[in-house]
Amino acid sequence: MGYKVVVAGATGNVGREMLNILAEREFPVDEIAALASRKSLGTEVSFGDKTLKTKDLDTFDFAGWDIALFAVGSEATKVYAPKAAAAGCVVIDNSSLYRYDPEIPLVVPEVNPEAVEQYKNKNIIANPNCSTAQMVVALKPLHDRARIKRVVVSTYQSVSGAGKAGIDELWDQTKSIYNPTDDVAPKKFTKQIAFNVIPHIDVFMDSGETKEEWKMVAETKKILDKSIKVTATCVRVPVFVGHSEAINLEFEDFLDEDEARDILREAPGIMVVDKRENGGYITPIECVGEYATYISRIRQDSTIDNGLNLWCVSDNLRKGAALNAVQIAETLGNRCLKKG
Ligand code: 2RA
Repeated sequence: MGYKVVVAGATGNVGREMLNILAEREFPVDEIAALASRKSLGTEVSFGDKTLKTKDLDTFDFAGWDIALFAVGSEATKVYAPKAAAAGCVVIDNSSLYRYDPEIPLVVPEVNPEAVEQYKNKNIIANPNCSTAQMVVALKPLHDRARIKRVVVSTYQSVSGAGKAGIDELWDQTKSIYNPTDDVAPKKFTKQIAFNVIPHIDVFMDSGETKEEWKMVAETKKILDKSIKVTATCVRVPVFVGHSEAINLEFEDFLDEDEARDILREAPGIMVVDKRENGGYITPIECVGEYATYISRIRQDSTIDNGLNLWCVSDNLRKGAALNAVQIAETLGNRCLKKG
């Protein structure tokens, strides 16, 4: 006995990864439906060794379905998630639409698994922003040991965070630089991402932060601990997949770097790659397709009493989105959602 599972947004990068990961982890699926917008109707997507033809999200009847993983963006989520929830299907939504609703749990299973039990409020669970998910996985075991007071994080976010358009832009710009052809007018873009970095993700807010930076602050407080002070600088880098983060921590109590390394080595979802030698650290290219949140460059920050620096890398399409959503479904099943 398993669940009847829907993946909405099945033709997008995250939707495809949701299907891949449901199959890889052998999530107990009795029946699966892949949904897409009308323009992608009938597109074939893989589910393990099976091929699914996408159905129309607009006309789909969610009645009788148990769990719906949504990766359709906030606009479409606003229309279809309430329909699915009202039909009795538990929605796990990857958009930012519901993350800040106090009645809707925002969950990273390695950090706050118990929060899934609040799904009953609106039959919806929110998946965090990709840059938040990997960071709170790294922070949780250290916070439990030495209480984090402040986080200063700089991110190096891959272009796949901006979807297919982000990937295409890097690819096209790189080609046009390496192989300029007269008949292809360079596309107009605000800033070049190829061989460059851009300190701007999402929109600017009155505070001078970008919305991406604000999300990291708000979501860390909701998922882990509202007393933690967080300040972020989120930067787009010319990498296709894999977000990296340089994280500086200040604790209430002193935490030795070796003890921190041992704690992280034992923590769920984490792989420590940390040797003070050439290649003794993780880079984004090496995290692609993996489940782990990788931690390297663990070292004391001697400029403050109880400081620590670390480097955190993870596949933003997996732990940053699709894997976390499937893990929420697993946690839901293990804790409170009866099969069949
Ligand atoms: C980005 N975190 O990287 C945002 C949305 N996925 O663009």
